[in-house]
Amino acid sequence: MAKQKMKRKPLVIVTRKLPDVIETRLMELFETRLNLDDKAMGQADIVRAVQEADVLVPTVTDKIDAGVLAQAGPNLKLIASFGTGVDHIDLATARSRGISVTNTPGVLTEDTADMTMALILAVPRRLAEGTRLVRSGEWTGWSPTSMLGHRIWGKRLGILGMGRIGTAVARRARGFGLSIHYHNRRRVHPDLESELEATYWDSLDQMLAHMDIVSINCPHTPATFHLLSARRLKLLRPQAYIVNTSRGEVIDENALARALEAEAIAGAGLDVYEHEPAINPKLLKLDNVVLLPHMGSATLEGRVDMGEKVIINIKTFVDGHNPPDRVLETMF
Ligand code: 8YV
Repeated sequence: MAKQKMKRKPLVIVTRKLPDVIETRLMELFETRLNLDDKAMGQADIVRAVQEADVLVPTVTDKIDAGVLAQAGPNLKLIASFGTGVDHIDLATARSRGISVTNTPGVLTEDTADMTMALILAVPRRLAEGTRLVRSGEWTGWSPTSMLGHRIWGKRLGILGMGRIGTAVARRARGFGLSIHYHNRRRVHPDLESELEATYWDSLDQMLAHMDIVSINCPHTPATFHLLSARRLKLLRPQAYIVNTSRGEVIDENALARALEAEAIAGAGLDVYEHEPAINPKLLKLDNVVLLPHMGSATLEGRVDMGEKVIINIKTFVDGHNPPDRVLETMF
C-alpha cells in the first residue's frame, strides 16, 4: 500500500527527557509533547499517549505490550523507539495493527563496546573493590599480596552474539591480548573471522566450558531468554567471568547470583538486569561483582546521535517514505 505524506503536523509524544538539542528540533518539526521532568511513565500514561499520538517515542523503560497496543488510537502509525533494543515492544502486535516500529542501531555500538571492555578489565582486576578500599580510609598501603586479581592478556574471551557490538568488543579485546571466540546464530563472514582471528563455536555449551571471560552481546528475544540458564552457567569454569551489557533477561539472574555466591564462577560485570531497576539482593552483597546502572550507551554524543536517528525516522515516515531503521520481527 502506497504511503501518504501526512497533511498536518503529526503529534509526537516523547516518553522521557531527551537531550535539549533533540527536543528543540523535534518541536521545530512536529507538534511535540515532551516529558520535561523525566519521570518514567506508568502504564496508564503510556496508554493515554498511544491513544492520542501519531508517533510515540518510547525508551527501554516503557513497556509497549499487546495490552497497550490494543488500546492505541487510530492515529498511531509509528513507534520511533529511542534505543537499539526493541524487546520492550510487542513487534508482532504492532505489525498486526499496522504500526511501524523503528530503532536507533549503529550509533551506540562503540560506546557500548567501550563499556563492555571496561567491565572485562574491571572485574578480573578488582577495580570497584580497589576504589571502595581507598574511599573507606582503610587502605594501609602497598603490599605484594594485596588486591591480587587475574591477568587479562592471553585469556580466552567468548562473545555470545557477534553482531555490531560483539564485533566492536572483539576488536578492542584483541588489543588487550585476549583470543576471540564466539557463538552466533550465523557464522560471520570469513574475512571478519580472519581479521579477528576468531574461533567459531557452533555449540554454545562447548564454548562456555572453555572460556575465561564470557561477554553477552546478543539481543533479548524469545530465543535468547535465559540462554545462560542454570544448566549452562554450571558449564562455566570456576575461574570464568561473565560480562553483560545487553539485556538482563539473557541470563537467569537468580542462577547467576547463586553461582557467584557459591564461587562456582569467579565474578561478573553487569550493566543490565532481569527486572530493572530492581537488583537481585544477593548480587549487592558480593565483592566479585561490578554493578552498573544500564549506562553502556550513556555518552552525550551517543544520546544526541540516537535522537537524530529518531528524528530522521519520524521525518521520513511522515513524508511518506520507508524510515531507514524500520524494525521487522524477522530481524530477530
Ligand atoms: C539505551 C540500550 O540507552 O539501546 C539499547 O538497546 O540498551 C540502551 O543503551 C536504551 O535502550 C534507551 O532506550
